[in-house]
Amino acid sequence: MSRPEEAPTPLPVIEEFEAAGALVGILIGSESDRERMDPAIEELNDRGISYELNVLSAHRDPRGVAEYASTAALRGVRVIIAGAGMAAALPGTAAAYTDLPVIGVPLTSSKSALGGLDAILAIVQMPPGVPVACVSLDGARNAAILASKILAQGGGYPGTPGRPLTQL
Ligand code: RP5
Repeated sequence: MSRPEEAPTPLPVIEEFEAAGALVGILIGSESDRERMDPAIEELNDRGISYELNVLSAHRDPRGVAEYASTAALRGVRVIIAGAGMAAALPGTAAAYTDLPVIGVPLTSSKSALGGLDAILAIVQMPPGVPVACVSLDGARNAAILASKILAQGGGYPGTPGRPLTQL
C-alpha cells in the first residue's frame, strides 16, 4: 500500500519589510551648504518623496559620516544625495560605507577654488570600485530628479515612469 502523499509544508509568510524612514538621505558638509541644496528638497517635496537631511562633514566628523552611511539602508534610505564644496570628500566617504547609490553634488562656496572645479574633481575622481554619481555644479535639483529615477526602478515611487519627461 502506498503511503498517502504528505502535504507540503506551507512556507512561512514573510511580511515584506518596509522601514518607516525616509527614502532619500541628504547629507551636506556644512550649514553653509544648506541654501544651495534647497532645490533638491523642493524637488523631492514636489514629488512626494520622503527625505531626511543631516549636516555631516567628511573631514570634521568622519565617524559621523561612517555611522550615518553604514546604517542608512537599515533605516529605509534607498538613495543618498551628498552635497559638499571645496575638497568635497563627503559623497565618496558616504559611498565607502554603504552599498546604496550615492549622488554627489559639487557645491560652490565663498571659499571655492577655480570656481567650484575643486569640488567637481573631488567628487568625480573616485577610485575604481567605489562609484559616486556626480551632477553639475550646484546641481541639487538634478540630484533629486536622479534619485527619483533610481527609486522608480524599485517599484513606482513618484518621479519617472508615468510622469511625462516634459514635467521633469
Ligand atoms: C566643505 O567646506 C563644505 O561642504 C562647504 O562647502 C565648505 C565650507 O564649509 P564651512 O567652512 O562654511 O563650514 O566641507
